[in-house]
Amino acid sequence: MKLSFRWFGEDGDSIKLEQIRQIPGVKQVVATLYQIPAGKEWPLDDILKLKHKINRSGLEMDVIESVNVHEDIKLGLPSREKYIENYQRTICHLAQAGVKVICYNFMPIFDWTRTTLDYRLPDGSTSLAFDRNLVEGNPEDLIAKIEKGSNGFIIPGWEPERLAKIRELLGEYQGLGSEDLASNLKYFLQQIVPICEEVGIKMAIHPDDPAQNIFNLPRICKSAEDLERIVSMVDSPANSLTVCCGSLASNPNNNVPQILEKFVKKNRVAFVHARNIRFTSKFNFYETSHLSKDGELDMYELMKILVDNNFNGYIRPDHGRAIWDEKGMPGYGLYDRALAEEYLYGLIEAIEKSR
Ligand code: DNO
Repeated sequence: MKLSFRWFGEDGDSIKLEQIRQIPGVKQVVATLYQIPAGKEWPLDDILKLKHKINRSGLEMDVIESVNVHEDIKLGLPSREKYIENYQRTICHLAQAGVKVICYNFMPIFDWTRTTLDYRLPDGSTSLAFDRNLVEGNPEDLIAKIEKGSNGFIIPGWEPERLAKIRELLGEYQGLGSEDLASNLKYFLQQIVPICEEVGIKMAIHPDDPAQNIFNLPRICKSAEDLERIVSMVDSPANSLTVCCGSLASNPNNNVPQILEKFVKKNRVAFVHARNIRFTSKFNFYETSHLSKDGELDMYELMKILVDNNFNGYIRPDHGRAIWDEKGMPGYGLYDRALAEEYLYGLIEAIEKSR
């Protein structure tokens, strides 16, 4: 299992590669070309420049998160063909640069959604939180709130060019049900998975975050049944999953250890996101430190499933709290995620040595 750390690039992140290099046990950077809008082809040169920069810092770039999927593909519009071709070319370019896993999602319009970016915890740190009541009304109120709380960073999935078209997009999704969205995902996978197989890349779909419906939009990746349906749409290890433990845990009906174990055993997990949450009521929650005692998930149990099944994919801590006065991108500061890496490393070492 390879420990990794997400990085948004020199222009998109407050963290430097030199700092990531000093986190013991971490060799892999989960990278992206943040400035390229969904639907555009990623030029080989830009990918290679990014890779070389990462390599020069003594790190590796096996995982990309995310290559975002254009809304027309999710909507199944005729214009999806050109965006799928661009995606196919991007896959080939990434493979040429040695990339092994592409994380993506198929959530309509919004990527991960939180309603507060600075929820205060008893120890004075802040974290991201979710309140169901705020994802039922008008999304524009929430967008304004998120933009205000972003510390000047562009939050992944909340890119201005996407948000500028919000009304139009909400209109386009009117009448698109979850079965339509699922068949559009299947169509997309059928076009790209054979190419991934050829070039040795695994697609790893990220679950809906939170694993609940928001703003009346269809969501099709939020339960064990959904994941089962997705992996069987194209039955190939190139059609794999990102098991984001915190996202799946946000639906109290999901049994996260069971889901993880099931798909690891089937060899359909390429990437794992470790994160912990605490419920404040049935569907509302805030994010905590990664420790088992702080949240709903038992990290030891999750790591044990991975170690016992010889999981040889990639794992990264997910969102961290803002601690020690750091002013970073909400959820993506250095300190708490570095603490999480060491916690995961410690759990893995202990489990391996006690076998
Ligand atoms: C949030 C992330 C997501 C994830 C995408 C994958 O912090 O986990 O933005 O990267 O959904 O496409």
